Amino acid sequence: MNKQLSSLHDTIALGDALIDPLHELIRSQQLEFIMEAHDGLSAAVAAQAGFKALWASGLSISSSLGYRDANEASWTQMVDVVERMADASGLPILVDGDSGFGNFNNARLLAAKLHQRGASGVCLEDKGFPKMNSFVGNRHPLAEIDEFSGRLRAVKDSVPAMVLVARIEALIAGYGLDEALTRGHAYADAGADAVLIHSRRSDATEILEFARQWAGKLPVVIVPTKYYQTPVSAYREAKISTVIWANHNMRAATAAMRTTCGRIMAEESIAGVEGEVASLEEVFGLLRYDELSAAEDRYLPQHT
Ligand code: SPV
Ligand code: MG
Repeated sequence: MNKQLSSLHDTIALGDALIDPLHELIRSQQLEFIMEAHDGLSAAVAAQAGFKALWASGLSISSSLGYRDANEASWTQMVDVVERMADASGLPILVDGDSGFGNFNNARLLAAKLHQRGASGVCLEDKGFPKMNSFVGNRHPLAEIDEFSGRLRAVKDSVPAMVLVARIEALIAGYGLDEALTRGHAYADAGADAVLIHSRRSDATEILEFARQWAGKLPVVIVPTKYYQTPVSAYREAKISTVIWANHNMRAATAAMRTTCGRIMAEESIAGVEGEVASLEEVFGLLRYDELSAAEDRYLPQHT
């Protein structure tokens, strides 16, 4: 039995409630890390590396499908990819739900379908549909607080088992800490399990100041893509809950594919790259061909 697959729906019974491991991770007292994946294979690689949970990144999934991170991929395409990630890794997945693909109704439908297909949590950002990636341009209109809070409440009411992370885009949209804090408190009141405070500055000053003023009201999640030089000790000190490494499988794959394609093109041969690409055995191992072979022994007629 595939150990990872057997933990696909791992839950801890607590009275009537079922607590997903992602709830434990977000609430844990120590700093936790969630790794980006964007398909079944990258999810399996992250699981093998030892990550306890995955981030189904909108940017990375869009990119791998050849779309821009501006809600060009449909919500059902996202759900399909998340299902492949869940099955291939057995890990809890926090899904980047963008702004929920519409109003409260679209958001709760998205969350319910994600849950059915194996996701453990969804992160919704306080923007409209279509959204634009937070690192692109300066047009990031924020949703009204009341309306976005309704989206959060609808998700919490219809899928209480899902971890609900409310992502605050105020700093991305050019507002200050006060706006970010006001929004965070409103989203906590609406039932969010954690807040994600996003920033595109190259230093962590505003994130750390947010954490200080937030004072632990709910767990704080961060995405240090742009302030990558800050050591994680600063986050531990600031009592940040979870760090999302949000796009490095996608970017690593892009760089590796570019190098490999360039060499094969130039050399008119695959001999030079053979020692640099993953072996087929490694790929077969990641996708558990051994399990299939054992199943064949059990279920196929044996011919001697
Ligand atoms: C994503 O990974 O899609 C995110 C994080 O939302 S970011 O691209 O940093 O906005
Ligand atoms: Mg995103």
